[in-house]
Amino acid sequence: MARTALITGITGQDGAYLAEYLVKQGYVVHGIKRRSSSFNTDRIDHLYQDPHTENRNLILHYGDMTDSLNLTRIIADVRPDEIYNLAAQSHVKVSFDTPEYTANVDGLGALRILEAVRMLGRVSKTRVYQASTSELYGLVQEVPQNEKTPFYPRSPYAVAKLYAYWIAVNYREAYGMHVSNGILFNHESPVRGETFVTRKITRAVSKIVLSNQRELYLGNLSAKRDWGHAKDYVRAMHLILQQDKPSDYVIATGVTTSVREFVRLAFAAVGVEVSFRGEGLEEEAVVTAVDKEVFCRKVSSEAYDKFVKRVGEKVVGVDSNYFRPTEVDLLIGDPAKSQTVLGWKPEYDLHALVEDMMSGDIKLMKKEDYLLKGGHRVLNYFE
Ligand code: NAP
Ligand code: G4F
Repeated sequence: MARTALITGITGQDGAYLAEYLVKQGYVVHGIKRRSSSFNTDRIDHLYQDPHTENRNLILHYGDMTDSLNLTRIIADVRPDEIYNLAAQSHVKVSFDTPEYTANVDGLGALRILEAVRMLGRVSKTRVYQASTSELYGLVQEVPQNEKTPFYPRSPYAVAKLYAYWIAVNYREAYGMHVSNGILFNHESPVRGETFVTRKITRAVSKIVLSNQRELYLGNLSAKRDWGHAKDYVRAMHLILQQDKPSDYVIATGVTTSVREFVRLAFAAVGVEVSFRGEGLEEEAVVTAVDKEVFCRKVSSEAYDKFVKRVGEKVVGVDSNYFRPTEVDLLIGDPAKSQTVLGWKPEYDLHALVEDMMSGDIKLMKKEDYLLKGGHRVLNYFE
């Protein structure tokens, strides 16, 4: 019998990669998607199967993390072996604008899933993965951060996720449930949400080199993150639920990089050298050189003739609107436990991640350019 997994947040970055991974492993995957006035399934369209197909291995259900009746009914119908609770209002800056909603979805949402499993008598039948986060470390109390590092959340998002983390531990201890927290550090990909900093950068750099945008504005360039690839991180989620005993794991690369350096690497991936000058709100990046061979190979020779005229010009500036009321300055994870116990090792390093994101966005922006010029083809991120 194929194993059955239920993924909340299947339409998000991680949900899409995880669904693809589990389908390949032979699972029947059920996912919860929100009702939306426009299509929100771009990231999983390549896995979609018509409801009339026999023996489907991807089945979607309408639902919402704020609706416990609906969540309970779905779990009762699907009877999953594994639940991956990935759904969340996952944007840290947005959580300062929508703190109550974020607490409801990210904090109470986790409780709704756990309590449904318990009420339905599935404690020994359903394993649960809770999407915990390195944001829990916030104002870091130790460098690098491991499973024993004390938490100090710095945003409504992180505080909501702190509740979710502890309610997962509590259900494990109180009811003997197989519930585990994956404390995942930042992970990115070509399908990362467009307003997270890495994707904002790779999209904008792609548009700038194609001469469809002049400048990119960012917030805190000095913030440092431990960035990995989402493809590697969903493998870890699956491994966590395959362990005999539930536990909590840090998933990270162990390397930290500033936003400023990520900008430099994104331009460098297409042969453009930038250098930063000035400080604070006056800081900016200017183009200092263009490698013709790399640029023509990675972007195009038509684009080169236009872009090369921008040497000496500003391409990145700072806008205080992107600053956060309380910031997380530095995250760097210690993945020793996940490497030893799970045998998990990432395949992508930062350079490979940037390459993957830049080549995805150059391709996409060329298509968007085509759309702007009157094309009407649907964009498929996974192409
Ligand atoms: P994401 O791309 O923002 O995806 C979030 C998913 O949750 C989407 O499918 C979204 O639906 C869904 N969702 C949001 N609110 C919902 C609601 N009220 N009811 C039902 N579904 C809802 O996030 P991600 O990067 O894939 O991250 C997955 C999980 O890991 C999240 O819990 C996040 O907080 C956590 N996490 C992420 C990272 C990271 O670096 N990516 C690191 C640590 C932890 P729509 O598509 O309709 O918006
Ligand atoms: O890309 P970010 O928005 O990600 P953040 O805040 O680290 O949160 C992400 O990772 C967490 C794991 O640690 C997840 F739990 C969470 O769900 C999410 O996926 O910002 C990264 C850094 C921050 O310090 C931010 O201040 O980049 C800085 N930054 C500088 N300029 C910017 C910008 N962030 C955004 N989004 N936009 C900017 O213009």
